[in-house]
Amino acid sequence: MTFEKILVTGAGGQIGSELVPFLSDVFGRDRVIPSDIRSNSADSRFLKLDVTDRASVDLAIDKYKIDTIFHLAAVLSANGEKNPELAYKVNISGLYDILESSIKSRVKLVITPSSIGIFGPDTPKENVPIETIARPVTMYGITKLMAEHLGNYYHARFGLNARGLRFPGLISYKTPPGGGTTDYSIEMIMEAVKGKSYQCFLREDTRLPMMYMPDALDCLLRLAEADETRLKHRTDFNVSSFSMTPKQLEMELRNYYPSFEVTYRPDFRQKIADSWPGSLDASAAVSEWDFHPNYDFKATTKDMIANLKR
Ligand code: AKB
Repeated sequence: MTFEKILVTGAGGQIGSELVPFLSDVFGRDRVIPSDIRSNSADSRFLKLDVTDRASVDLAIDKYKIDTIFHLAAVLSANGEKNPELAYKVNISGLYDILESSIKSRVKLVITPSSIGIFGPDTPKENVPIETIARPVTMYGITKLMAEHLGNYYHARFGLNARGLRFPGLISYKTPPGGGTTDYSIEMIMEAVKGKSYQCFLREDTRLPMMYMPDALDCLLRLAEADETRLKHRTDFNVSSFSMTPKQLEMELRNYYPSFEVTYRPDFRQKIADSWPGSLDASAAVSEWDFHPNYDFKATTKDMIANLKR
């Protein structure tokens, strides 16, 4: 049976730091083993684990009798362009270790988030389907596309229940994201709440798909629990709750903070954002595992502000 012991890699990151308490609430605290390359002394369960060290991954999976893995350890798009070698090592070698150890130790389920980063400049811009032209131009995108293929390969070849979904930009307030291109959204809301102005690193009309963290957590759980017989896809579900531009976010924030000001000075991240689509077709996630986002653009902004003010 799955979900007896759940390993979360990258547990200290933007998603992991919220997924761990979420899964602990659903399945029980002692069923969840959070792990990260940096230790966390505030959580006694926390395991210091470098996913690129296969022996340590093998040991952790065996020792804790892991049957389910949420493999979140990854280097994001902007950081990946600063250090492509690290992105390759963590996102590919790390995943390879997780998949190999999973086969060896008969892990039942491995969930690995993919990203809109797998798309590229040749991909159509709006309502992009799952199967489309995917020629990413970042190391992050290349590694995430390979991760989707590896998951499918391990399923077809070894019967591993590998699943994944393409996250859009994730908006959250608990843990800052680590070097993504969509991070402007979080930074802008945070500066507005602090009563400061913000200098945005993307052009004001850069439209990207987005999602609020509670919906992202719900997606991960729904995908993990999805009935196998309903799945026509495995590792590459498109998901997105809404699309927005930096200018739309600025205008929405001005409803709360009328004197809030944003200047736009695009940097190297603009090229990354320009290679990604503006909206996704998430219908497969709806029909195969009942994807149902609760937060639209306005509800996300409102809830972010309320929580940041606290
Ligand atoms: C990033 O900007 O790199 C991530 C992503 C869209 O995968 N947030």
